[in-house]
Amino acid sequence: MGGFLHSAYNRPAMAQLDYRTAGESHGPALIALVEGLPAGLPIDEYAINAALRRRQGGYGRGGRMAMESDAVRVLSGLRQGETIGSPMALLIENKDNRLDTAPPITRPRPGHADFAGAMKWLTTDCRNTLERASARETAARVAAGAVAVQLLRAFGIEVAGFVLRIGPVPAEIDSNIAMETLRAARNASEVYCPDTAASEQMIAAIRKAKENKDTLGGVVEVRATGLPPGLGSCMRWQDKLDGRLMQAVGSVQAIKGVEIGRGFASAAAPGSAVHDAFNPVAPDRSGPSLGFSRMTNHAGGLEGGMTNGMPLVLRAAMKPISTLLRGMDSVNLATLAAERSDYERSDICSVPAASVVVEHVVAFELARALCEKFAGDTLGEMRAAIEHYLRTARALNQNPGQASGAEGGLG
Ligand code: EPS
Repeated sequence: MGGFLHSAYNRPAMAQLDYRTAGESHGPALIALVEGLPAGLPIDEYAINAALRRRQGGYGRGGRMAMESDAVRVLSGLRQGETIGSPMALLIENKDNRLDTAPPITRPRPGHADFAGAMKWLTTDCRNTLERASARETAARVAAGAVAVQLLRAFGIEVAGFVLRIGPVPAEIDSNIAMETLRAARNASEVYCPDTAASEQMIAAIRKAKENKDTLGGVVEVRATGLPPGLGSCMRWQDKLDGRLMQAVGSVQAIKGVEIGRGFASAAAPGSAVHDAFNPVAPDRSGPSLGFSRMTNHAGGLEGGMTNGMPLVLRAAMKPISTLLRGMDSVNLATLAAERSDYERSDICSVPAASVVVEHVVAFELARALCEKFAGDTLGEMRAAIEHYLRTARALNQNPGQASGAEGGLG
């Protein structure tokens, strides 16, 4: 899924949609390099910056976010506001740029990458590891994802992330709520939770955690609508979209669980209560889902690793932040003495920020899958490909004898 297939001459194939990030938490800047975008996509830099600002916010953030004001500088890939098919380099400056003078960290925080990284890179100073493991890196992922959001939107696909739980406080969100209503309610909440009553309790829970010098985790949910069927594939395990989404989301800092649709709860129910019966009402075939709706959406929009035309529903569990003001029992790697873990300025809860990050990594995976199925050097070619696909799919049941819709004049 890295997007680099090698030919017989070991030459990388043409770029598929992909991105990389670079940058240390207290280095000069973060970078996202996005490759494989079609030419002709208008890019709104304000929209990228709005996503970055949303990631920085949310009740429960600490001192670092008050210091930074994340905004992107587009260094390449655009001409007159449109993509030209070249790699797009995005730069976000760090205001807290002091990597060379930042003190060593020798008392690892349980739960952070500190200890595992120190052992991996054979050092008693966890600084190098934490600089890259830090959730600061997610600013670059959001910038790349915000470009993907704009590509998806050009095809009528909308993605929204929000907070579903903080610590002990769950939220109730109607599964059929319209995307616009969901976004408006989320944006009105200091914890990015569309359930107003739950939001207040979540804020109270974060305040209490702060008093206790503790931290809180939670659950975020992402929904995506307007997806055509057939993104991803069941033909190679690497191409299954559920697995790819899980990898992308599971790699986000502090995420310890990912579920799609009913997820873990589906293990406890019989098949008849889990699988999504087809809606017997005559479908409206005009939209991208081709009108094949289901009575329920426990599968979360994916069957066999492919989109099925229903909205994508994905949840991720975030553990509480591992930098605790009260510290935890640790060991000084330099002396082997038992000591409390290091404390540096920290957030109490960054689940709201994680909802923004997960939204954007999901958007990138969806955009990647869209570009695979409807490949084209230009946005116009992608549009023609998707229109051909939808036209062919709509004509399928007008040719009942047809064994395969691959070609054969169905379009
Ligand atoms: C983080 C520690 C804190 C957080 C940081 C993640 O940074 P600092 O050590 O500079 O105070 O603020 O998150 C971000 C900087 C961010 O942009 O989300 C960590 O150790 O993971």
